[in-house]
Amino acid sequence: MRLLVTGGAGFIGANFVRATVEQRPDVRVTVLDSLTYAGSRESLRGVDSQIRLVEGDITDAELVGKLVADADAVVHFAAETHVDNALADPEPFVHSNVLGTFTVLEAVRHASSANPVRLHHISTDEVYGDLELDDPARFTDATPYNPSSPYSSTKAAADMLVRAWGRSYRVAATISNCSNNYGPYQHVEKFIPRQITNVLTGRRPELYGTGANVRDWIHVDDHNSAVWRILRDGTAGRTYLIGADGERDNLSVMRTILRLMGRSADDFDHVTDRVGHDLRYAIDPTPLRDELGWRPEHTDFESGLRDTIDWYRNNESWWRPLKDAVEATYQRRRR
Ligand code: NAD
Ligand code: TDX
Repeated sequence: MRLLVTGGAGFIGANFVRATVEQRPDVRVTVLDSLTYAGSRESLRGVDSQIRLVEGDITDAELVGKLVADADAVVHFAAETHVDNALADPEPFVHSNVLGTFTVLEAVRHASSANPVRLHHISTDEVYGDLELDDPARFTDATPYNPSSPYSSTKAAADMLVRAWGRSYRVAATISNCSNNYGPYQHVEKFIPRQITNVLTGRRPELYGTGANVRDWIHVDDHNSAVWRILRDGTAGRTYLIGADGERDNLSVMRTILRLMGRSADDFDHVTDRVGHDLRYAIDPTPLRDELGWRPEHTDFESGLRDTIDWYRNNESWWRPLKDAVEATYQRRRR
């Protein structure tokens, strides 16, 4: 199989490419990534000789057209992904997430007239908005879209384009909406790696508001095994929700990180809350389990978190060059 992976130098994409190279020698991987602040060749170190990395933008229709015409399947991870960045400057989110997905869809549509190209579009549970803390409901593929942030609204727009291209042009596409990922190679702007690297650099971890907000955590390898399952066995036109029953409030995640790193439970600061901060996300992954037989492997969150902390301890050269700039941006925005 010739597989094009957009955003393959980012957090989830790089883990996906690594797992694919290790586990599926019959797959020939091409990565298309514009290497924004969030993408890095370093994340593909060790597998770089086994893949082709093309540095380019997913809105470059000519380039995307050529690469898609040379592929049997496309997994589309590339996006701007950080909610705090979207609040500060939404334009790159509209560019990459909406125009970028449109460009990928057009390329798949045109290439498919000669040779069918299968598309899997990676999306997020944030398109559904948020749930109350005491609501027994979880998100399903029937939950109405209700995005809150500039980030989630651009992801929702992209999902709508994928659905429309499926129906109008018979583009053979599936969509997955996954919950919050954690694991190696995650940018230090995101919650878990930010707190781990704050401790490692002698900074105080920062919790937004009270920390009552709930996220449904999944290990990145489990997200990616689900993506492979959908790519192989999913039905074109369908949306699959990916989650691993990992609901936890931010305060308890913070306390677990502190305990695993040998700090006291109150060794962090409460800081100004995120504007419009979604309260709770929760995924019902039943169809993925029952119809496609997928199961997560990393079901022990604390053990996954311990491995992730070890990874950041052992790979300082990967994150150290990013850290000061990220923290300077956070401090500047707070003023
Ligand atoms: P990331 O920010 O770590 O990586 C994004 C990658 O996309 C980077 O390598 C970046 O260089 C590349 N990129 C961005 N704009 C591009 C453009 N215009 N052209 C080419 N490349 C571009 O993101 P991530 O956390 O790995 O997320 C990957 C995907 O998964 C995104 O679509 C995101 O919405 C989705 N997702 C993420 C999570 C999560 O918890 N991180 C959860 C659910 C869904
Ligand atoms: O320093 C922090 N302190 C804090 O309390 C940061 C960076 C975050 N938080 C809170 C905000 C959220 O409730 O932690 C939670 C997780 O924050 P993020 O890592 O920014 O993730 P989130 O906003 O939940 O979005 C993530 O999951 C869904 C990804 O960034 C998205 O790309 C994905 O779609």
